[in-house]
Amino acid sequence: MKMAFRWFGENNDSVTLDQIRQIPQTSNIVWSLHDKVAGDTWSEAEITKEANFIKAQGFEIDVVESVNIHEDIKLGKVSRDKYIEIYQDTIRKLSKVGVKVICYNFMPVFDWMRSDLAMPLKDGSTVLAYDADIVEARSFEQTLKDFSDGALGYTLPGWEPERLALLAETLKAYQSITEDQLWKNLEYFLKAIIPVAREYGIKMAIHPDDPPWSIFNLPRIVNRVEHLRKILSLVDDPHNGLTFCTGSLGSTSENDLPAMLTEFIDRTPFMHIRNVKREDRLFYETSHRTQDGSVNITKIIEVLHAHNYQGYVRPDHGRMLWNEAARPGYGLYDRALGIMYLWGLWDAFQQKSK
Ligand code: DNO
Repeated sequence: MKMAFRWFGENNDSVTLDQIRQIPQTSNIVWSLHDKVAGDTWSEAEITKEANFIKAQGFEIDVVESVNIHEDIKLGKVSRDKYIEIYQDTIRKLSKVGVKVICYNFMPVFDWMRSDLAMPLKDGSTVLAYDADIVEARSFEQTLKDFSDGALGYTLPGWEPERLALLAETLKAYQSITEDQLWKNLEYFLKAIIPVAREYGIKMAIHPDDPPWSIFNLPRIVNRVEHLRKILSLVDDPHNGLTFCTGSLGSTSENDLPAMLTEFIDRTPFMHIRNVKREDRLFYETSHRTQDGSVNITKIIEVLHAHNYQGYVRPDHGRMLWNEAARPGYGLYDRALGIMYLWGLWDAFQQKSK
């Protein structure tokens, strides 16, 4: 497994590359051009500048998260072909600097959603949490306000102001989109994108819905074993792959994660690993340790190790510890602890197999 750390760029992250370099055996930075809005062109100069900056600090730049998909593609509008061309062009340009994996999602309107960005745990740390009762009772406006108020001035991935400005219009457009239609639009996108990804040696890795169910009556089609199976068969090619996110998929007890990972491991170039604790209609993010949450992280690493996993792994959201002021979910300390836990498990399985 190749260990990676998500970083939001110079002047856009409380964590520095100098700090990340001191986390044992963390070779890759998961990056993106974070000022880009879905559908924007990524210029060669901008890509090269960011990639070279990260490389010069001693890291590899193999994984980009995310190149976001314009809503017109998800909605199946006539204008989608224009945005698909831009997407193909970005794939080509990213391959030139050596990118190997692109993580993306196909969630309508919203990316991930929580009811609380800083829910206190008994130990005094704070975590991201999702309480279905709160989300269902609260208005959209309040949800958006809470997201921007709680983010300490950082833009949260998937919650960029440009995206939110168009919210009312976008939500209206989705009223006529059924799950079937969304599937057709995903298929259309994959059939146009994957041949280009294959030609340029890039693995596309779709991220599951977070939370793994429909919210605000919007269709969501990437959250159960049968969905993932169907996506991989829509274009049966290793360049059409998954980001296997244990936190997103693990927020429902309906998913058997070790079984799913075993089934899909050959099509999983990228892993997001974190733990969540499920309680009735609530889930909250915990430390990576198996015993602290509802996801058996030990078994996940056991599956990866048994298959001699050569893909990329990043610790996903962490708790906010020791008064750190950082983008919610993306502090230094708990993600660094998470990495050490993941390496600890890996090394133990390695030792056992000798
Ligand atoms: C949340 C992330 C997601 C992810 C996108 C990929 O913190 O896991 O925002 O980056 O869904 O496109």
